[in-house]
Amino acid sequence: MGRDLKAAMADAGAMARQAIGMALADVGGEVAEAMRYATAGGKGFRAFLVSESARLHGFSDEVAGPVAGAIEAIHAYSLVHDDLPCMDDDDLRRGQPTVHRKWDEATAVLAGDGLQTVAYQLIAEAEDLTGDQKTALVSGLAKASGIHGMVGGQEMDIVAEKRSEPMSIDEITQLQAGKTGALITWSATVGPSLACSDPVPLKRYGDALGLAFQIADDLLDIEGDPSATGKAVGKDEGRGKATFVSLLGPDGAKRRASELVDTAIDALHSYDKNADLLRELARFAVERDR
Ligand code: GRG
Repeated sequence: MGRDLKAAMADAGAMARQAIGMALADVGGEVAEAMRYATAGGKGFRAFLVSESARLHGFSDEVAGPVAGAIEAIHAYSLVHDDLPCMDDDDLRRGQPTVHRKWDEATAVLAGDGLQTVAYQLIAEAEDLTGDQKTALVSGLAKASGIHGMVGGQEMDIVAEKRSEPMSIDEITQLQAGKTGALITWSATVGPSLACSDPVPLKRYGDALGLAFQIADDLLDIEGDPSATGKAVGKDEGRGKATFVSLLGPDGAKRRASELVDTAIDALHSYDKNADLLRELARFAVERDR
């Protein structure tokens, strides 16, 4: 019998938290506490992608654990900083007060900074990775999370909010490919990165999955239930923010998301049944309620 996707995601999330927890084991104080707090309660979507992509290329969770910890640390940092008053100004994340609400802004800035750097520490200190594997992972993760990826996408978002003319669908696709997609694509390509094999199929999968995931996020912002999403909804519309839903309409956005799921699944054609959970993950990305 195949593995249950949600259980596998929860396991990958727990593995990532364990890796982060070990790196923070001897550290006391509020910033470290806030870092642990910020990594709790997520779906483990990116950790699962890392673990599954590694497994498909013959690497066990012994090898993938620190890498899963690294991506969830970067993801948690992005959420902590994104929630700050100078960014999205959110009070609730994963059903709990955001870090700056539970502590204060300075603690949230430092917790995000600490999570970002611990990600690279986890990869650099991983016992089961070779030097070449570490270099490839660190370089790819820095690009995906920095100005060439997530931070660049966030910058485009901020610039777009200040300008008067609405964004085009191409612009929003480019923005989201950076802001949300880059970490997802990096996670999906960890296996080929470790194996030095062709990353193209999983890159195509990750690119389509990332956009589908973001469209689902936009839909949850208008149709989601805050008790399930664990965060405020209706924020995009309230701010007049351009999203896939505002540009395509809810039905158009759902159609686009479904096409992207097909594209993601098609991209896996060279992988056998072993990739079935990745296929299921693509469907989950758009069917989720949180
Ligand atoms: C340096 C201030 C500063 C910012 C860095 C914060 C940032 C750049 C970019 C924002 C990136 C961001 C928050 C993108 C949204 C991605 C997204 C859809 C997150 C939700 O992911 P899920 O649903 O969350 O996987 P869980 O809680 O399940 O882990």
